[in-house]
Amino acid sequence: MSKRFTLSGFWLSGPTYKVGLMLSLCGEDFAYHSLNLRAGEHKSPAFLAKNRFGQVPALEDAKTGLSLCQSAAILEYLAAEMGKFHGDGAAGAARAREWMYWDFDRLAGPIYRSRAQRLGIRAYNQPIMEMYWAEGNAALKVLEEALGKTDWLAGAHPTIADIDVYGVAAYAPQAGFDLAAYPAIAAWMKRLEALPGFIGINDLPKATQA
Ligand SMILES: N[C@@H](CCC(=O)N[C@@H](CS)C(=O)NCC(=O)O)C(=O)O
Repeated sequence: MSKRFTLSGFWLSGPTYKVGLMLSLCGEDFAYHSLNLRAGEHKSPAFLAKNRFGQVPALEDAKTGLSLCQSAAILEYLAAEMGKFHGDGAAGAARAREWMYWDFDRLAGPIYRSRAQRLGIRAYNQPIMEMYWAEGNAALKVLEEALGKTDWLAGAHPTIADIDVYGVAAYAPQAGFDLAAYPAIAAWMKRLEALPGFIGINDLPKATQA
């Protein structure tokens, strides 16, 4: 049977993982199309028609005919469409959005880029790496303080804020950040990992499945 959603992405991509995690936590079986970024498949006219920014992920929804990009926007769309993880009312949705904007402003850059350096995908110089180290730890400290007060980031239940931020924090060890120094973050990650449908950062297929 054909599936409603097709996720196009890359197995090492955190933003791709966030969308796969959201679909899986929503109990939605989805088709997966893996792109070869080294071969530039994300800059092909066919892919640019799905994501005008030439980045992964892209999500196609066969029901609405929409093709969407930007992982946080996709999470918001899925929350609305599936009626899950949206937070309570306008206030809950706004709180969730605050965390998602903060994520890409403060947390994702230093963690994803430090990881890219360690994986040999990028070659930043020492001062840049030290800056990412300081910025990453400053952001993790903010997250640690928040999660010391509440189980979930935007209300009493898990929301797209948790899924979005988890999709960065889960890469912190690969990026060289020691989460043992952040016990509230570690406990929150375990809570999220216990949700039905959870998939880990290595669970997206490396090859095309769609
Ligand atoms: N803000 C975007 C970031 C997407 C992004 O940075 N994707 C990377 C892979 S992780 C990519 O496609 N890089 C290739 C490029 O920018 O040309 C999102 O959350 O979807």
